[in-house]
Amino acid sequence: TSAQIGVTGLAVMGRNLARNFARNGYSVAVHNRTPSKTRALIDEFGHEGDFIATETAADFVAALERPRRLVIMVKAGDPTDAVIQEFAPLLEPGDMIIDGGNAHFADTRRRERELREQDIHFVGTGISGGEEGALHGPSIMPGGSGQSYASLGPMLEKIAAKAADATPCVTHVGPDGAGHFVKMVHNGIEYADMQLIAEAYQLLRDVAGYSPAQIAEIFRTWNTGRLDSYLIEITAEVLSHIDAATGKPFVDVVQDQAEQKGTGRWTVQIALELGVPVSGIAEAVFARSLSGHTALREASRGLAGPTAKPLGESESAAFADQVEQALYASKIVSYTQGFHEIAAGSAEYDWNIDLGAIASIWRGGCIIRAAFLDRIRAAYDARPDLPSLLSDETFAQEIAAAQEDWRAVLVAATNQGVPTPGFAAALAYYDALRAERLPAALTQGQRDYFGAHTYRRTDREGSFHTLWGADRSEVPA
Ligand code: NBP
Repeated sequence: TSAQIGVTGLAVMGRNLARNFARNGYSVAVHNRTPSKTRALIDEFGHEGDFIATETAADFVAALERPRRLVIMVKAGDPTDAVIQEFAPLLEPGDMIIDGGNAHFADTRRRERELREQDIHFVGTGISGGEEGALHGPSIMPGGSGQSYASLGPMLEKIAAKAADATPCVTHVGPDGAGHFVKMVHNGIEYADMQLIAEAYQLLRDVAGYSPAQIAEIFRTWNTGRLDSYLIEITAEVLSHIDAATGKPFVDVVQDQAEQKGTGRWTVQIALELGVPVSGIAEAVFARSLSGHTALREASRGLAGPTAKPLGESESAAFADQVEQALYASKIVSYTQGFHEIAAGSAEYDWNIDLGAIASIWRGGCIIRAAFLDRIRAAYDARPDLPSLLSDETFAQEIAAAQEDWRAVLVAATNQGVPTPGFAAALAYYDALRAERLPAALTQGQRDYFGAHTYRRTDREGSFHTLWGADRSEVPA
């Protein structure tokens, strides 16, 4: 017998993905560099479905039906290249290599190009949802050829998470690196979502004066409304957790230094290259890195500034409502920025990504899954060429209704010295976009002054330069 799909790399993700395929009725060949992990999988979970355990690369490849579907779930970077080099010579034209790791999309583009010469379809695939998602249904973002999706799509649809309306959370994102690009932006948005939630928490704590347990209840209430999402749900769980060793709120015994694995940073790096203002995502990445600069923080502790004084009980509830408005409005801005980056990547690399479909496949399985994504999908379905989510009438109206509270929250945060880089960056983005005139005109004047970089005028076509060092007359450039 031969397997319909193979998974190599049986750490948490690969193992659970293989089990997910098997539990859905597919025969799955499994392989790992260290064979003991393969045996452990069979010992523990072999009864769950039709597994074919293999030890050598040749056995693994031979166990697969043709055209072969070979999933790589190893550590991203060099290990992925090593595995490709090991397997590619054993494959035949038409076979598919699916890389489900967190690869950089530029690596995926390179691998896809190299393997195409051998007529092997390389399908860089973003997979979100952690180990639980891999087992019970992740959100899946495959790139690669349309031909490969015709073969893989039905299997991926089977193992993917299902949205509330039963739609599978997988779509062919676009060619070559499109899937990994979209996964990268997903993670960038995830960083922003987490940062905004963290700021809301700190405001509720320091300005409203609530305890972690009370804040958990507030998040639980928010989770029944428009903020309904996985991240809000787990925030309430984390905040209500009590540390067994000390009896204190868990959140008070954890070191306040946030770590990162790099996909948020990539999102910002690529946005800089594409010229897309993802200021909210960037602030989220910077907030994590700032938190980790312990020596710098220690050295800065004596700097002047207000200490937050909690509001009275009567004002706290009203303030919490304002924070909800600020969080929601800032969230709209983060997604606006993230979708802008996807649109820009799609244009740069000719991927023709359907933005509404991306919102749709993020509704289940992944970390940023949220009721809100239904609305984004509706916005793009209604108008696929929407210039920005903020141009959608519904979102524009919601922000209009939220903006007074959003500003009030930022005023309170500023006056009380509570850092809110995410809320502030989101509001600055919003105000900059709606501004009639930006001070960029002055920037252009400065550039022309010191570097003769020229400027364009509001009243005439063409580029101009002012002779700043002479009689300050204007000349055409
Ligand atoms: P790891 O990222 O920890 O990778 C461990 C696996 O890579 C093991 O199977 C290991 O084999 C194999 N491997 C390494 Br390391 N170097 C190798 C090499 N040179 N040749 C062959 N195999 C090699 O596993 P993971 O946490 O399951 O993640 C797998 C992928 O999924 C990663 O790219 C990750 O970024 C991505 N991802 C993870 C999550 C998550 O929540 N963990 C979520 C979404 C995506 P060995 O057993 O012989 O050492």
